[in-house]
Amino acid sequence: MRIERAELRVVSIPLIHPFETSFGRESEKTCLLLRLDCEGAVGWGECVAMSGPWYSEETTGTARLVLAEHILPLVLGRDFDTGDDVCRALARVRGNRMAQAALETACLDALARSQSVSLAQLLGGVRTEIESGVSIGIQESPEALVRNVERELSAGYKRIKIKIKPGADHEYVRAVRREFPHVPLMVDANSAYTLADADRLAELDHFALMMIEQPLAHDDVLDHSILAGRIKTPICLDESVHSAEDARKALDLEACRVVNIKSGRLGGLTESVRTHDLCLKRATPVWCGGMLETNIGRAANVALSSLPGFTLPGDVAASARYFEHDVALPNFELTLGGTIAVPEGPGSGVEVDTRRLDQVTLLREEFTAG
Ligand code: OSB
Ligand code: MG
Repeated sequence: MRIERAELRVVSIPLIHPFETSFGRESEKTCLLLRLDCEGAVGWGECVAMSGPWYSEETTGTARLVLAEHILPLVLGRDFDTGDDVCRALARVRGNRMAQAALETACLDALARSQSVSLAQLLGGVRTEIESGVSIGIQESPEALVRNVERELSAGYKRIKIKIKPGADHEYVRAVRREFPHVPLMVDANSAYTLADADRLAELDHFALMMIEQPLAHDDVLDHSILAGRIKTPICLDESVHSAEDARKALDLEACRVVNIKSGRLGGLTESVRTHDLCLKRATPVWCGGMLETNIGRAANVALSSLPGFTLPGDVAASARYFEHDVALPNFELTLGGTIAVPEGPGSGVEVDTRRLDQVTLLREEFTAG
């Protein structure tokens, strides 16, 4: 399957609820969307880099530049039959994993469509539905958080993740636990603490949390392994795992007992599957993280979550939590059982709504081979 043409768009879509983490607050989703035309098959990929370098080094701007000047010239006019082929073509590219992932995901979507299989099937998925959890941003008060949790539980979500930071941690977690003693609950610090906070983090052990996600620095594994010896709550790594090799080293160091898999952070779906396979072999549960994706990225997350090692509910929630009008349809909906159905049709299972896409596009560029 030859990549004949690429179209890159910068889009900005208002979020229904602003999302606050320890690194800042987002009211709009700004991202890059990539369309590939491959001998009659079309594939889409979403680049999850944020508007600024807050979650990772990459931004919408750096990803646009790297795709336009370095990645697309490596692949335009070339033939691909598997995700491994795409990885080989990009082997010279260091870092810039979210940009790489957008390209690879679009290739796999086009490949799946050309073979009339679902993206989930192409990746080796086995589930027809995935368990869905929610990630709730930092709220203005513990009471506001409790109201939020209540709403999500009555919508049917089975697992709640709350964002924490120093000054917005114990009080918030305690308030939620008091109201909901048995709900599967976890916290995500997005690197807001250091080892000096170990005693304070150990106090979270009283709240029977499923795990604490990325308490320490975004580029650390060693301190996480030291912290793991000082707290009982299992540690899950997000920011500091960029490859299956990183996951292996983290597990060897006992820096975590759970891994959050995000295809953008790992450079694509193929590396995500490799990371999943490694964790499965080492009896380490994984779950699929989220980056407030549009339905294009959400569809890829749903497909990935259908693999057998995704045994914990992820941050892949229904579309209605994020945008009034998404750029691709149909929306993902929560079933009565708190799950999301894995699309069975060819490719990712969503189709881009071109009129809506045009409304939210800030910039559009086209690339062809040669
Ligand atoms: O750390 O998991 C994270 C969103 C943006 C950046 C980082 C993270 C998140 C989320 C949101 O937690 C998950 C979602 O898409 O709902
Ligand atoms: Mg996280």
